[in-house]
Amino acid sequence: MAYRPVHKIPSSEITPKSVYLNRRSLMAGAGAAFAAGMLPGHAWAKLETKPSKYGADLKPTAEEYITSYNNFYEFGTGKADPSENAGSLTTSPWSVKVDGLVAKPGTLALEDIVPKVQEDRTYRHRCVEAWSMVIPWVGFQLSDLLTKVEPLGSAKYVAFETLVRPDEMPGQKGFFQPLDWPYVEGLRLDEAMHPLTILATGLYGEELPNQNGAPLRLVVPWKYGFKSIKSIVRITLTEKEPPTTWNKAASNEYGFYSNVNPNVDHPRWSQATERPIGGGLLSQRQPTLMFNGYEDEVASLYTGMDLKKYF
Ligand SMILES: Nc1nc2c(c(=O)[nH]1)N[C@H]1C(S)=C(S)[C@@H](COP(=O)(O)O)O[C@H]1N2
Ligand SMILES: [Mo]
Repeated sequence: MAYRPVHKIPSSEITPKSVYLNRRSLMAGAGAAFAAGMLPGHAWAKLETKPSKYGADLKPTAEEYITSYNNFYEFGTGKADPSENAGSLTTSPWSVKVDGLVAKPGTLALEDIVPKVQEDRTYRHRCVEAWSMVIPWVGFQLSDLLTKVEPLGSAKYVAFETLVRPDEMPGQKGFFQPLDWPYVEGLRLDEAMHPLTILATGLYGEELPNQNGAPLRLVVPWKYGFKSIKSIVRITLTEKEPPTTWNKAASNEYGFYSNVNPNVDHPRWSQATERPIGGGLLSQRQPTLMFNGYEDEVASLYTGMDLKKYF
């Protein structure tokens, strides 16, 4: 096993699983989450899953890193802020408004969106900041939901919005705001319908910790992590390319496509290599893969496109 500093050994490895789960639940919300966990279908319930043909060969990053080194600016801009501040976010009940160019718009309860049996999908996760992890998501294809609401022929893009809730999201409070809220993201419709694109509700077989985007977040494994928008409350089918948060913040640094590409550098740093998180102090940077290793599956979406222009 790779070297890790002793204090960073995940508690799941040194504590019996049942004790670990209870302790984690208690930490998550002063006992509230643990109580909710006793109700069917609520926080910390084990999820029913089936294996997937995608990503089965990857070795996941330890859970402790996945749940404590996060980007979720609604809870603060530091990597530890989300795990420290997101515990009390109300994630149940939850609904998602689906509107725009669809035959069946409406506000759907989470229970009506999430299939009873989901898939285990272990994917590479590459942040534009040049660090990476391997995350064993639990989720289902976004195409399942989109098919249900019946996109109209005029729909060309899918826009997503995160919750705005300053009373529970301390990063949205105060005079100085690092980003415009709500956090918004978007995909071309064919990217959204691709079988690799999922809505995740869990990781490591259990419901998503709030810091990872509970109760429902997008995962687009061949794109930089900021495309994978968290805690989604609205999905809108549009004819025009929708605005996206990081593009609005710095359009010369973050494009709409944001496909992982070792040959197109960020203006301020190289994207040729990345730093795997959780590999220990001695771990080496590793080469970044074209489309984050999903080239065979997704390259055909971009045939004939200049990926330097459409970065
Ligand atoms: N709403 C929202 N979604 C977000 C972010 C955010 O700040 N707010 N950060 C993004 C970035 S930059 C990354 S790398 C991933 C991080 O996901 P993780 O914390 O589960 O690893 O979430 C993305 N989704
Ligand atoms: Mo990121």
